[in-house]
Amino acid sequence: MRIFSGIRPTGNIHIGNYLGAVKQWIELQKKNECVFCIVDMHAITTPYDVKEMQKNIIDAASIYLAAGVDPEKSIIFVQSGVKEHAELAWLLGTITPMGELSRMTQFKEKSKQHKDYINAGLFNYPVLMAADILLYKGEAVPVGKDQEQHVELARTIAKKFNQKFGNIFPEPETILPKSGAKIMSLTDPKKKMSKSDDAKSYISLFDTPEDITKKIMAASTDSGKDIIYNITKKPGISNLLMIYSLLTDEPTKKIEEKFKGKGYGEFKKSLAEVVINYLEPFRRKQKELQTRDVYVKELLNKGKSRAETIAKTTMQEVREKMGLG
Ligand code: AQP
Repeated sequence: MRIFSGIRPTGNIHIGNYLGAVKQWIELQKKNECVFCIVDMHAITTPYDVKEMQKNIIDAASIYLAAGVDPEKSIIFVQSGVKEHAELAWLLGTITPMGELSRMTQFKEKSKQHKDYINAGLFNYPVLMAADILLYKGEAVPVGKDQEQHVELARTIAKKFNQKFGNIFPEPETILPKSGAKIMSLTDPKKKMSKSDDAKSYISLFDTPEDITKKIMAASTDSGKDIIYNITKKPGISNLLMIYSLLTDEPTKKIEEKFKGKGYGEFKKSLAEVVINYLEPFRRKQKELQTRDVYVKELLNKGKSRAETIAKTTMQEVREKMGLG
């Protein structure tokens, strides 16, 4: 299968991004042809700092590598380097119903979050995402729960294109992780963990052990002191239990038993240790890659050439089918 996925270089990539998306990539690349993009053109649809963008792109590439993406096998590249993404997005925009775009939850949420920055790019985000996937004829898209609706729209767009102009696109499927598809904020467990929220609400993959401990010890918990997995009654502790379980591969039931009769403090201390140990290789790899900027850039350039070869072939077909050029 051809797999496509990406991350917005909008800041500190957190354990939600990792557990929801990146962790799946590593398994998938063993048996599939994978294209992993750093989607900078999506990143500019919400407020951003131009000076930080290049650093964020390199950080995202470092995360991909630290997590185990193999750049020899999988294609890693930066979206804006391959112009065909913008071209295909424009063409697909002409067959995407406005009504469908208006229903998108992410557009509604981000518009509320950034009231002074509601732009047409944000509205058209799902069309660009459909172009990202279809340009590579992606058949499956590993993402977290929040992006499921966008992949469904990409399916609808692919179907419409095929019916109207001739069958060239597969209808991409969403691949959600079995658990961890939605990791919640540490400060408000009713909201999803997000890079653009306060730093106390997420654990970045590059956080120092001191920061990890502070954030987990301060994480919002619920009334009562039992460590029980119950999303409705105990959203805070359930979120922490889920993180514990995903990082240790222990079922939540087993973790509940381990901490039976013990308080939140003891559980949080243990979770902090688990997270610190799990993320240690990420910090190490980032430090190493910080001194190998040239290597990372070369690797992204190679990825760009490989991506371009596929993208150009698809665009040739699309233009022919649509009677353009
Ligand atoms: N909390 C989450 N739990 C599980 N998966 C998540 N993802 C995001 N948040 C969670 C998944 O991570 C991948 C990359 O996301 P993105 O950077 O493209 O944008 P996003 O979904 O908007 O993520 P953020 O962290 O909330 O970023 P900002 O604050 O910039 O908007 C996707 O597969 C996503 O599903």
